Amino acid sequence: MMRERTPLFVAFVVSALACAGGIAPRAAQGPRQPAVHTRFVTIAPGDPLESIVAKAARVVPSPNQLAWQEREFIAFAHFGMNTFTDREWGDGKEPPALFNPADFDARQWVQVFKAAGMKLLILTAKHHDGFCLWPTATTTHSVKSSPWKNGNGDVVAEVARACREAGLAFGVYVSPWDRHEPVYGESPRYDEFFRAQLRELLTRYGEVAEVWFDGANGEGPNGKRQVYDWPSYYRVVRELQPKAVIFGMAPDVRWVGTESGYGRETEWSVVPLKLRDGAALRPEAPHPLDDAFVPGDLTAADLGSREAIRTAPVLAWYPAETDVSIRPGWFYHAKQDAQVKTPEKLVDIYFSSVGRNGVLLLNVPPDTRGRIADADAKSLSGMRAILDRTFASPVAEAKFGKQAPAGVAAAAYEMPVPGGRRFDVALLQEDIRQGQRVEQFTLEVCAAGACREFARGTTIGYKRLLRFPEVQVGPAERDPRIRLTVGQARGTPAVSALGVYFMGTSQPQDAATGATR
Ligand code: FUL
Repeated sequence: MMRERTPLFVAFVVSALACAGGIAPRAAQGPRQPAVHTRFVTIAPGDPLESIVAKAARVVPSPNQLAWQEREFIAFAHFGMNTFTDREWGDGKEPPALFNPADFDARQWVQVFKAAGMKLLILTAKHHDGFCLWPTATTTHSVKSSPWKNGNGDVVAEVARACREAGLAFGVYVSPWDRHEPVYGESPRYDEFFRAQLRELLTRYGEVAEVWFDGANGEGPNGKRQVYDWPSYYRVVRELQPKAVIFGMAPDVRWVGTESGYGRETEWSVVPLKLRDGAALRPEAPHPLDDAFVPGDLTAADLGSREAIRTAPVLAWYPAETDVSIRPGWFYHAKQDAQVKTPEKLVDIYFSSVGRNGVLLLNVPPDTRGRIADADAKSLSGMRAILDRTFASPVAEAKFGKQAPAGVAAAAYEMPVPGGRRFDVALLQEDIRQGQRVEQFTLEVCAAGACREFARGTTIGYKRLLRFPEVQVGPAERDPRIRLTVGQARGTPAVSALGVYFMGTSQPQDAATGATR
């Protein structure tokens, strides 16, 4: 059903052909954007909504956050004492003698992850049980006291080396909550102990791209609750690994809010932050939020809408990482071998995480041999095959000029699509170096002056993927084109890419038109 277009929102049309040579689209009406980009903005009490929205549009990622976002799909490996006790949370009383992988092979892990398209691997160097996978000088509760390699092994070193050899980035999960360490709960003493562990991890193993700080915080053995000196932990990371992002209890990368693998349909990277009372923000510092950051609740359905930002004291670039395990548990359990997520489920998760402006952190836990189990490797390669089949042969793709025009409130982008083809997937990207601005968009297929909508959505951000019922372009259509119309934006939209693809499997649908879930 084609309908005549009423160009209600269209202030101008950006043609993919015109932009191929880098021609910037011309300006139309709308509020002028200040040119200054910033990592955060402060909101004064009484600021009108229009000014808050314009400020939000200027917030951009740091270079570290941008590099992290571009990795898109990354691996988590939960491996440690729990692998051998068949538990999810150890209590710290496990004898190191239990840690003894029979056939440890970090290269095999990395080979599986690389083939799946993952770009970074985060290893649980220490989980809540306190057992260290590296021969630390801070405690005897480590691989050094285990029978593995007669106490001469170093899991962190082997995994870091395997990553380096294969060109994957490397990251560490270090649990602040430590159920083994006797000084846990004696706050300054434990802070010193934890910083010493961080120093070892961040100086011995080459470049570390992500440090993962979990929020779990239980009672210490002495019954006292540990009060973590977070800013002092950040300082160690900033000094020793200046290119790393810190996840979780830190201001670089936020938890998406669930462990299901599904981000929000409307996922903003610019969100309100709470600040410690009286703490100063230092705009000129490389990490201006570190001393003032207070972890907040990230589970709300709406974190970044106009409603959510209107009462915020500070808005910052704080993007979502979507963590999920390929199995029911985070650690390997033989009894879950038949519950490994299928390739189709993993593809659905990919569309709902990477495809919703997040980075997908997929946990694939090595088994008691110290290898990735066959079932997991098979599912991952099945997922890769579906994604490659879909994205390696685009039906149509276009890149748009990097420079956003000043003063455009709504815009449309077009690209030609070949006749006689069908598609059921769309990809959209904003140039987030200029901010995240799109609040509502529609996609149409147009030919001979008539257009028909096939999908719509809200936010785009770094990447948005949509699935919808198959769209056919007739072989005899005259000048068929795909049109993306940005109906509402926080100022000037800067869409950088648009593509349509054919997946052809019966997948769940994401686009509001024809949505089935
Ligand atoms: C949680 C931990 O308690 C789990 O064991 C797991 O490591 C997960 C990724 O983070 O908070």
